[in-house]
Amino acid sequence: MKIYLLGRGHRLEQIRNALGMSRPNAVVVESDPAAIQFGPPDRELLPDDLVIVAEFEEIPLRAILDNLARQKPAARVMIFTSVPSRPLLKEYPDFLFRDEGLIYRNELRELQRRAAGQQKVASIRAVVRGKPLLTVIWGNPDPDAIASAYALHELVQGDAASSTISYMGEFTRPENSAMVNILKIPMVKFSPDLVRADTIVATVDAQPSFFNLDGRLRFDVVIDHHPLSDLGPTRFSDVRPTYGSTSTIFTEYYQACGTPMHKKVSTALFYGLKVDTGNLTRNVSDADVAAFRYLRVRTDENMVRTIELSQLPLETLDYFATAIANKKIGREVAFAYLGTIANPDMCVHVADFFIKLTGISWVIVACRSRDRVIAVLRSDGFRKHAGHLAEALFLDYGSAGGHRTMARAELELSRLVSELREPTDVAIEEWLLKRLATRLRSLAAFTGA
Ligand SMILES: [Mn+2]
Repeated sequence: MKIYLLGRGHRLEQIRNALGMSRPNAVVVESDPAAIQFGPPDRELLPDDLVIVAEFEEIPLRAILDNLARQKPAARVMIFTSVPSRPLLKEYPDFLFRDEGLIYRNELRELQRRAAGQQKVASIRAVVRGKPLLTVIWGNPDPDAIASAYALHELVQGDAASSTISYMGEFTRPENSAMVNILKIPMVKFSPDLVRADTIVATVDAQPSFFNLDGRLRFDVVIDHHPLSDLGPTRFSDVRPTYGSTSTIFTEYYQACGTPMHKKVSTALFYGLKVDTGNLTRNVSDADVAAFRYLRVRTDENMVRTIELSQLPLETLDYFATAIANKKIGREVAFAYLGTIANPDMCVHVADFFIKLTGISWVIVACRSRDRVIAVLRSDGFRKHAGHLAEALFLDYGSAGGHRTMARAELELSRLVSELREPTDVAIEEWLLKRLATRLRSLAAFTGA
């Protein structure tokens, strides 16, 4: 491949240097570029050659382009110019135009982003300097919140007098517990006595308005990607609703301030970003893609895999056994009632397994848990809407709803009781089958009707 550089001034030399190619392969054309003739024997253009034009005045630029267009070069022609390229694009459709302003703009944007990130990290460090930091995770800790809290914890080492990560809710998913255990992320359950008079309180992946604490906690630092709500008085806040994860914001902080990222931090951030964006298939911005690329090569993939595989508690096997023994399969519909159980999430695991069976396009897995009956619905989504079905069948008895492929209903046993002979598991299962059969006819075979 050979490159010919056409135009005027020192820019041609700069471009040649930027290409990093040897002089015989990147040739600055010294003669008049508006009159230059390409052709054998010594200036023959081959299809993988490149002609680069750098010219910033319209009249000489047009002269060069007309000359090139007449010769119908086999090589690609690229033009760097500040002349507005829109009309030129129409007149010379075979040439590639790059507005020089765009190059500067992208470069400046990147520099500005970096400078802003640097300044933000400096502000966070200034707020926590010499004070104890308490990061509070709202609700049940999820990977993005855990990763972000951990990244903040690491980012202020040496600045904050101490740093504690706490969570309000419970660990409901085994993957999330696995993430904390495998990455050895220090976390404690929130309690009000963790907050002292001089404690700096932070929240990540949430905003003060999410907490229902009657203003008992005053948040100093808020870093989040949910839609912006009233933050109240804070000392530092950074809310970016266009970002797919808070982990992305922390990745940018690390990139900007140059603090080396420990592998456990990048692994946590990578997993947080991955989960929040559904493997970059939901709510993705350019920043998320850039962060993903940055983190991927710094991530311990075996750790991520171990975390991802830790989805099923061992006790699940017993419920799978029950589900397989009690299944009712009517054509494309699979139904299973698991009895009375403490953790209704078991229905989710079984339903997600059953929907994978060939020929099955509807799954309903239900159980009784305390004073409720929980039904988890799955469909293949093809001309089906699990959410609508759940609403139609169960809304009269409690809450119900969901998407095309996934839905859930929580029925209050007290509202069911008048329709049951007695509130036993057998009666509940019968009642569910009858109710489902009104819409999913193939289940009628199991109702005795
Ligand atoms: Mn998030």
